[in-house]
Amino acid sequence: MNPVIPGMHPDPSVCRVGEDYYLVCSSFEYFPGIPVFHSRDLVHWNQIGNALERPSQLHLTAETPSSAGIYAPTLRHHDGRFWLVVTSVSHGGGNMVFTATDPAGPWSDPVPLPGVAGIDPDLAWDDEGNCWCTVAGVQQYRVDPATGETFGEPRRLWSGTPGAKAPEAPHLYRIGGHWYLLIAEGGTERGHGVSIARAASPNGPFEPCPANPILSHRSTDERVQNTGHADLVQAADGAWWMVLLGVRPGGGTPGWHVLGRETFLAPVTWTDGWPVVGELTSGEPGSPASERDDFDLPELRPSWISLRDRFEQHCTTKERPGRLTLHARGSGMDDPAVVFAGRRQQHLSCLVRTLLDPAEGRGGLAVRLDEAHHYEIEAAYGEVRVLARIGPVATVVASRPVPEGPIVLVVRVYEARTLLDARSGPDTLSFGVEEPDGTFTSLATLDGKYLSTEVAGGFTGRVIGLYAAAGTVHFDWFEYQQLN
Ligand code: 6LW
Repeated sequence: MNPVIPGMHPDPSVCRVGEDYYLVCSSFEYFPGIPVFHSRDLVHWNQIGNALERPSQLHLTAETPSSAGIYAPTLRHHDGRFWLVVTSVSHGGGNMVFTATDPAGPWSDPVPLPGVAGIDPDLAWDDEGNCWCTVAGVQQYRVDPATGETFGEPRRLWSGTPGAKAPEAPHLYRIGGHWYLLIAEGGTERGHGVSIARAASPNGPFEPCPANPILSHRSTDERVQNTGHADLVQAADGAWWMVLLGVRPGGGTPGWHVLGRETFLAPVTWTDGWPVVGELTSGEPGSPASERDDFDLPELRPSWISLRDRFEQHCTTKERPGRLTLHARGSGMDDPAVVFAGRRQQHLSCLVRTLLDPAEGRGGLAVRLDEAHHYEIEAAYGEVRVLARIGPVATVVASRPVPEGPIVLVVRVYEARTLLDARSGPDTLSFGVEEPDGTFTSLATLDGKYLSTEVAGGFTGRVIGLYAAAGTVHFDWFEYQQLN
């Protein structure tokens, strides 16, 4: 069932070692960066870590805007090591290489590639031992990935289909007697697609596939849209597969997607030496996902992500074992420095609950697209409020006095299955509290379209999590449940 990795997991890159597959995605302003997944069947993926988990590997500050940070990795296995090349679009960024012997980590500190200009770097090695770094545009450099040195001038390889914008996300492969150059083009929105060209040498000249784009859902009524930014992998049984990003827009027109760009899988066959992409079956993963965290481990699980950094003095499970303690820095979800720990919203309908103790501060449960697009419910001693920020407008939507003491805050997200009119949003979000007898009291229900990529802009999707806006807040547990 697709998406194979739901929620904000764009720009997938995959490699196989024996029977094991590994996959990485972009992570933007979130820390730790570059989630790493493992699978034995390409369908079920388990997150085994994050490649960039130390400040020496990923240094993002309050000046790093949302949808900046870390873009479009390539993951390869070569010479007994895993190689990861990424672009940081933040200050002092650029392209850089990380290596590991175990993809679960630890990964090395970065080796910068100062001579390589352009996003979406790829690494490929030829039989003479040359390493080729190919970037959007499409341009190619000969590099030494161990030292970061670049040799000679960049070479222009291909600019994709004439008239199509943004030839990017290149991946270069030697398959049989040819070198194949796979790219995305048309932009990462509704026009997105995948095209391919081939040559006898890694440096071209490249001949485009007559059937390009080999994959695109542009101007179709397919459930999954924006398909592109792909990577190819040959399975242990010899079959070929493609991982790619796609979105699931909902609501009326023009359609809003809220989970970000997700990772999909499609079968690939070969005809006349060209790949033919099979059907992208869709539907949410069968067994409803449900996760509860009691914060009883010294470290947060790898699916927890924070904004720009995570320091133990602000965010820790060690201060009170069995609790996540957040010490506020920044005034709330509008503040790029806010102390936040969350997980990607991965399902179109879901229920999220948390038990917190606001005795020493103020904080709560937020659904975040970026600093300027978020809804949250927060508790301070004696009061609960629902807040909404949509672009430049911020407001308190509802408030209610509550008894002193720990409180369960709840958000219920429901995919809109019937549309009221052409403008109907993709989902609704109800924020409320759980009463001592377990019943839910809603304080406010809000239209989800304002927390969509089409409204907020950028490359990310929703993240749901916990934050402190003042003082210290202790969270006893956090529960995320897919709703059908
Ligand atoms: C990425 C580009 C893209 O660098 O989006 O979908 C950009 N493609 O290739 C950010 O993820």
